Amino acid sequence: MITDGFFGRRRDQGYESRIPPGQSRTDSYPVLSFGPTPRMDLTKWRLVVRHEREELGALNWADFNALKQTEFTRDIHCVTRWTKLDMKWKGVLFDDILSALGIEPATGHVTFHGADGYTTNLPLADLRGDKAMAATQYDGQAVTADHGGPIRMVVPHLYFWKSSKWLTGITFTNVDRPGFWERGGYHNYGDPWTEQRFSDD
Ligand SMILES: Nc1nc2c(c(=O)[nH]1)N[C@H]1C(S)=C(S)[C@@H](COP(=O)(O)O)O[C@H]1N2
Ligand SMILES: [Mo]
Repeated sequence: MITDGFFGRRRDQGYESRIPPGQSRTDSYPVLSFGPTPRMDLTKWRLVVRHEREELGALNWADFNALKQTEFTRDIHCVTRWTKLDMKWKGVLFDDILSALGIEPATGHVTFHGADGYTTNLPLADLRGDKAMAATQYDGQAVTADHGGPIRMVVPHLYFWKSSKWLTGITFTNVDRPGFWERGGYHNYGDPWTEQRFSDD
């Protein structure tokens, strides 16, 4: 008989190859926010997709939850040097949000907005396919408020500051426009495997 414990141990062996340079494995799940946790009223919440200032489409909470739901399990790397393996997320893939709204992006630059005023910029190519989702569940439970609930981005292949919590907006921009931490000295792209931590890395 094959038990979960057997697979658990197998996954555990060799996990070192999944830890990027300069990172250490953690089993806890730290909270990192630049300010207080915003209170989000789901009766008023809208996810608005724009090209610069022009609104291309929007979803309310019921609309969003009616979209195709996807689960993925991914390792998450934070620039503060923790890596947490096998984080189980559920939500709507970035591509599925765009296709539900019938949006064809006119530029390759994207900024995400959080209800706390946070912004972070990413290339469109890093959001396509199964690389990124707007997640409403972590580990089978609603994402908690401190971790960005009721809805946050998850872009696991980049440092975690690229994953906006308390998601309210997606903006396609004509030029690449650095976000909150990118203006504050963090790297514009943030690849954990080449340690793109700070702007001069
Ligand atoms: N809206 C918003 N998103 C955010 C942040 C924030 O302050 N506001 N912090 C970022 C940073 S620096 C990190 S490391 C991760 C932390 O997510 P966690 O609190 O769930 O660990 O969220 C990112 N997304
Ligand atoms: Mo961070």
